[in-house]
Amino acid sequence: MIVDPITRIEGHLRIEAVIDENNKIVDAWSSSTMFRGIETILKGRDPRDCGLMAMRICGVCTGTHYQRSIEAVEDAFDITIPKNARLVRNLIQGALYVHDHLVHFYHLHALDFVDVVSATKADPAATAAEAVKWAGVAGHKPYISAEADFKAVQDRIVKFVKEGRLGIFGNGYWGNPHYKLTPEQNLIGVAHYLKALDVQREMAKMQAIFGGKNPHPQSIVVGGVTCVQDIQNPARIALFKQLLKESNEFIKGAYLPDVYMAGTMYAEEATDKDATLKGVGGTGGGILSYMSYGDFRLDDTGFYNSEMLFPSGLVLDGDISKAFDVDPNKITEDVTHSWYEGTGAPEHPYDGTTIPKYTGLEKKEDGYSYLKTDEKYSWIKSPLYDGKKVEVGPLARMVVGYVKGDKRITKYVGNFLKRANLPVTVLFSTVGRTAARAIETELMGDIMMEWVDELAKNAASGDLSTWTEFDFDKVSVDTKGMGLAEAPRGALGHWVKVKNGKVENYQAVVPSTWNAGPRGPNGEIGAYEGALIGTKVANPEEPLEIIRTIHSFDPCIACAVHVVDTKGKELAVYKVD
Ligand code: NFE
Ligand code: MG
Repeated sequence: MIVDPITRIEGHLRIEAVIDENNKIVDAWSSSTMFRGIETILKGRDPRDCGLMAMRICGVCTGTHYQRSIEAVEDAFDITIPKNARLVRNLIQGALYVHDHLVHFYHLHALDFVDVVSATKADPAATAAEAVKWAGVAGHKPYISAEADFKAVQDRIVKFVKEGRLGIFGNGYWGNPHYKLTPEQNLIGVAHYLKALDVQREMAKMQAIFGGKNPHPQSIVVGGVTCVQDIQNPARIALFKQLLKESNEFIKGAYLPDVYMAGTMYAEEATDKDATLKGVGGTGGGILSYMSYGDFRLDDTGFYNSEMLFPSGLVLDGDISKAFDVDPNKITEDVTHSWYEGTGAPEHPYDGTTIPKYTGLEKKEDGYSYLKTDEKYSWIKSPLYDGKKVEVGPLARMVVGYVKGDKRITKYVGNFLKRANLPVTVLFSTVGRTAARAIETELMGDIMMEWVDELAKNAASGDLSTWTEFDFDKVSVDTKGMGLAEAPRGALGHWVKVKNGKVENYQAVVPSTWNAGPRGPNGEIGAYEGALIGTKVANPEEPLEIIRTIHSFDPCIACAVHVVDTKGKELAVYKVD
């Protein structure tokens, strides 16, 4: 089966899967067919300008590349930012997390679980009762609970269906047997999907309060932040808190209940022991090795010394009895299966190269298999940790935090599993990946309320410092630095080498590169690829299960591929059958 392009994602992704006579996926290839680039144009620039350009790698995880780039330069210059700057950056990033995760769940992923057409058959009164039930499981009040509200949504859908104008809902695999929600549950999903369109707009405003705008905030500079006016303006702080309060009402009253509902209805998949490579977890579990660089500094002892909201660490091969420390020297990128020239061995990002060498995707003689594992088949490089493929993202953050015994994460994850009455292994699945993102969203919404109060209190106490002064001529002679932290989709690193005040080399290794990357040099399977293997497809004409599992990673291919070669413009021309 070839799914090209996978839609409801950012960028262009092609998945090729081989299914056996029982409709089970036995092999898979993840291939990015798009290229674009930033890293090369940063060479020779003033390192203080990198953030504004690096940010254009993506407008979805908006501001993340900006911040990571600036942190890499701060690491190179040995600068520690003031407390206000740390808190403002946490709030800008935190606002991004809740916004990005909500949009992902409803607008990019929910329709893999929710059958829109089935919602036309729901009984609105029973739907209201069902909404109360799942909100109760989550321990909250339902966001929408009136029968009339559900009826109004249903009337709209019925009208669309009758007129054959499904619009945004036009291209689903409605009626596929692997849709498992009841008509009432589907109606809840559709009602929340529509409401989430409004809610996400308000969430985006939070980021703009301290970031100046959204997407692409611009109040962060090397040494701190520029929004000194906003941190001492009670109206701005109050507006942020009001928007956050409203966001949290939706997260707790709709998003979480919907994830409990989907998790319960799809629990069978999540615990299918046949489904993964190593027999742990369920459908979509995949390579079962997880990495987090950690993020959201909780004190002011310095970027790589501070305690973090999400701890850094590695959990390998499904063994949740121990976590390992991340050693940045062990991170490399390999191009054996990517359309780049390499030096032979995988390269460390400080010395990484980005030289395109497109060899195309060719149709093979057998007529269906376009890809062979010994060939180049993607614009995405293959990042490795100590020679291993790892998964990154909310699931990795929750698993690493849980295994390390982080108090806050253990509480949120434990609470979720207890309320859902599910074992921890349920997390190692497509549904688990989606649940981990929701757990993280709740945690983030709660802690941001503490951070904004901390910021207001600090400013009120008279500390208005937002920037650490430095002597550029002295610190930028011959140095290098890295910004290793997290983006909504997972571990994100920017590496910069500086010589005589200019960027000598620049590399970014982004979350979707880790997850969507092709095989490693010795055939090590990628996270998307591994997650597909073992998955059962109900109807080979409809790749519902493939897109469901791939969507659970929240792919962003714009982030993952970035090449610029001003001399090689013809490389933009590619052909896919
Ligand atoms: Ni384009 Fe990004 C995030 C980063 S993705 S969205 O989150 O960094 O791989
Ligand atoms: Mg890169």
